[in-house]
Parts: sequence; C-alpha cells; structure tokens
Amino acid sequence: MSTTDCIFCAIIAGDIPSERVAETDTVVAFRDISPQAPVHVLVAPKHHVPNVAAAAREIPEVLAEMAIVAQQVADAECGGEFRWIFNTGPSAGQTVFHVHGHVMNGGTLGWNA
Ligand code: IU
Repeated sequence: MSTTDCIFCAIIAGDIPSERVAETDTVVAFRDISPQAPVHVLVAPKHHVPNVAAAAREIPEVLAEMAIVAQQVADAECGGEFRWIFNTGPSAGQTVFHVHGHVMNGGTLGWNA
C-alpha cells in the first residue's frame, strides 16, 4: 500500500530520485538527503505505515526484514556496527510519517547526534 501524499512512498516508487543502496521485495534502503553522520542510510518498508509500533503490529515480518537490511547496509558500509534510530512523533523529531530506521555510523556520534 502507498499513499499519494507521502514523500517516502514516492521515493520508494521511484517517482522521486534517491540513492538506493539496498532493496528486497518488501524493504528499501536509501541515503539520507541530509546526512548527519558519514554513514546515514534510511531503511523503510514499501508498505506505508506511520511509525515503528504500527509496523510491529501490522507488518512484523517486514520490520524483521528491515533489521536484516540495516545489518546488510552496515556490513557493507561500516564494519557491521550501527546505530538504528526510529524517531516517533514530532516532538521526537519525526518529520516523515512513513516508518524508517536511520542506520548511522562513523565520525564522532554522541548520544544526541
Ligand atoms: P525523521 O526521523 O522523520 O526526522 O527523518 C526524516 C529523514 O528523511 C531526515 O533525516 C531527512 O533528511 C530525510 N529525507 C530524505 O532523505 N529525503 C527526503 O526527500 C526527505 C527527507 I522530505
């Protein structure tokens, strides 16, 4: 399922360009347009759900696939170690309401980076 007013649905559909680094039948990984670390890749399901809890409820097998893809990205880009962040809600910094995990590593990540 995709929604017409979701920018990540448009990226996943290829209607908006992105630098895709991994893809499976259910998951896409692409570079963040505004990287906050040397490795900063977003891992998102092709199916539109708004946040990580909704993903766990509605598409748990795809959430598991997202973790596998995140690990694959980290294996390829930063020795297999990574931070995986799900901002959930505007007050926590979520700006795109299509669930995505930020795969981050490199540089000098502080706890609040
Ligand atoms: P957030 O967790 O919802 O705040 O993360 C959204 C991220 O999506 C943020 O880091 C943006 O830089 C990134 N992003 C992108 O990579 N491409 C886009 O077209 C848009 C946002 I809009």
